[in-house]
Amino acid sequence: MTPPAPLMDMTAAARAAVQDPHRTTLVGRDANPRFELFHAASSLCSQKVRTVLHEKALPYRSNDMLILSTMGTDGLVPAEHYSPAYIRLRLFAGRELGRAFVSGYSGRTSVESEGFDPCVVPLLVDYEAGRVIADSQRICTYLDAVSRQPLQLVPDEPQARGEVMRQVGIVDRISNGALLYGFHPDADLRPDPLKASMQTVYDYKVMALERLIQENADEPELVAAYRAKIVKETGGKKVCHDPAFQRAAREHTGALLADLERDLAAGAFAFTNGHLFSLADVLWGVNLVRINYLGLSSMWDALPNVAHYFDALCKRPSLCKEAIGASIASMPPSRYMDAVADCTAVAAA
Ligand SMILES: N[C@@H](CCC(=O)N[C@@H](CS)C(=O)NCC(=O)O)C(=O)O
Repeated sequence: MTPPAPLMDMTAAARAAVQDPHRTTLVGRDANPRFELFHAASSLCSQKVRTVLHEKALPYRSNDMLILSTMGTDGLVPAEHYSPAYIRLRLFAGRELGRAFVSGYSGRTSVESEGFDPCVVPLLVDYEAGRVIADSQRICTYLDAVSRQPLQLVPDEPQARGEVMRQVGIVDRISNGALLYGFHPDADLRPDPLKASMQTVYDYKVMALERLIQENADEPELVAAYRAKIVKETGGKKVCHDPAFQRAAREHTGALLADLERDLAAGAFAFTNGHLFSLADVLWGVNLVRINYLGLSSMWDALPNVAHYFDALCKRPSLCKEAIGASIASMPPSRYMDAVADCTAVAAA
């Protein structure tokens, strides 16, 4: 089937926002793959989608975007995923979501609870279906529905399915934004270069977005998208040094990990409990790797089932490559990754 021409054109324009052509690559052996992914190596939500693609052995065209706006010698360099062409593609995807734009900041990134953020990765193009899918949770379930082989990540059996999707919803609502961007008053264990970049991240985002509003003043849809993003990021800046907000975000994560301990102990799900490897394992795997990267694995010191689960997840080749390996390769070094980096040597051998 020939993909619709407008979709091809829109996607090619978005791809052109990737400044270095070496960051557009083919994954797998298909020279003309059905799927194209816009993502970032470091992005947690992108890692979730790439882990699913890996598990499914699906070939795709990969656009690894730079998602941090930076201050170069010639001035501000806006993040690639803020480019008008990419945002147009996201707005196209957003139409089938039927959700209002994000209108504030909570530290969470769930489209279900926060609304649609038009200025983020990941984004999947399916040329065969002529569709563009936004939001990592939707992309993962979409991929599982269109490709049942070599494994099915969302079970058909109602009870198992219900539990997997319940876990998927829990992970989707973790305050990952707050954990990554926030300055915790008691124990901020993030790598120093990461902390340094988080001091300016919101200002650079807003500066880039304001410039894009000016440059695209004749396109109201783009302007509305950039404005929504400014509202969210301005909210983030307000609380990134707020002790009560940061403590609450970490406590909430701790409570979810305590729930996970109970669910694992009850055998409710998880491949370590004899269930088939599922989307819940993918999402918990990616998120636990991130929590570990941030220096917070002590949160499961007193949770033996979570500790065992984390160890087992780190050995899964898909998670080793797409979460552990990608984080090590694309984020400031974190000494907390040393304990889990072994899998990447095994994978390379
Ligand atoms: N609900 C969305 C959230 C996407 C999201 O927040 N993406 C982050 C990376 S994990 C991003 O693109 N951040 C860059 C920015 O906000 O400018 C999803 O799961 O896809």
